[in-house]
Amino acid sequence: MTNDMKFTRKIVTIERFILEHQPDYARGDFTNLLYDIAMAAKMIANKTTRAGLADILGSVGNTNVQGEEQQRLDVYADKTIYRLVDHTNRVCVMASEEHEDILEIPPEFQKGRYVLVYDPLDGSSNIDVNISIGTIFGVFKCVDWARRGRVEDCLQAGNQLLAAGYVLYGSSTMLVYSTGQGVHGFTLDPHIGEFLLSHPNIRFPEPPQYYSVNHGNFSKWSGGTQDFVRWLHGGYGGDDPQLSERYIGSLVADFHRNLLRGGVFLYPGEENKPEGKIRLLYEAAPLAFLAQQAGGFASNGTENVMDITPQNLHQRTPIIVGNRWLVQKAEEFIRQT
Ligand code: AHM
Ligand code: MG
Repeated sequence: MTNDMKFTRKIVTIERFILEHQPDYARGDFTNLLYDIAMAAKMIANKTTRAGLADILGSVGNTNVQGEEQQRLDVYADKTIYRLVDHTNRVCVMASEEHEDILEIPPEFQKGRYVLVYDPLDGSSNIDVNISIGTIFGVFKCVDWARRGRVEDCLQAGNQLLAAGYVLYGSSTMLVYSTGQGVHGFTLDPHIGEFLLSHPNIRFPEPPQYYSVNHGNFSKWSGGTQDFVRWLHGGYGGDDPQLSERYIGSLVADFHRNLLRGGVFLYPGEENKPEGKIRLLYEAAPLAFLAQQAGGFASNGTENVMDITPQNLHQRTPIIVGNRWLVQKAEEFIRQT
């Protein structure tokens, strides 16, 4: 073998990686559920890159349970994930941002052991302006095996997640996930239709570079949050980290940038919206799980996001997520006010 061949990096497909890194407790169904999600990601990516084409772009004229207008791509992404998973006997129930109630498994199919929660297309206000969007997912174990899936199976805290991840539809499509053994990123090669391992063992780097927040809401935040944001960009001198601001309004994209470059994303509570905007079950908790696996942390300002048990499917939570010490500094500022 020539030196050139010896030192060429291995090419690892997501299928191979999932198979070789499956946890002992979860051979078979769990592994196949992750394949299904990767397949859904490919199908959604295929549509998002054609979003400018007439029949995909634009609203379907419905509003979802959050009172937001559904985009065609939201609907497509939502249905694709459900239709890939509902008949596989791998899950007992699902929950999606696009549906008020749980998504039951049709009675003709056997129920499986897992629960899939997902936001099929996050950042949907960015579709029409050709900006990155994403899918977020989390996998729990069913609480009660004896019954068909119920809402109780979905209402679990992030610390019960077996796996979580996201797909970023950006200048390339990436799938980033963790089963509790580090965070690994795969980039889709659109020509061969495979996700290839591109970012093994991702950790929040030091020093961090960015903070991401919607500054337009500054006047609605608590004093502690305002002080924290001033500290982030160097408003006090001293040990301020003097970070640059980058905010795109797609949670997956903002989180991903901070994961690769170091930084913190926050969507705080506001005067008339104390819970902020981000949903606990299928947005905040999966990203908190990934952050923790990458050496970071997620807080609601006073509490680890992973420790909050949702009371309902679409509950919102304030969130600060990123390099651990930055998030802990936010908690300090918030405690002081
Ligand atoms: P969505 O689920 O309706 O797409 O909303 C969630 C999105 C997040 O991706 C993003 O972080 C946030 O909303 C941006 O909100 P804002 O426009 O208020 O800054
Ligand atoms: Mg969303």
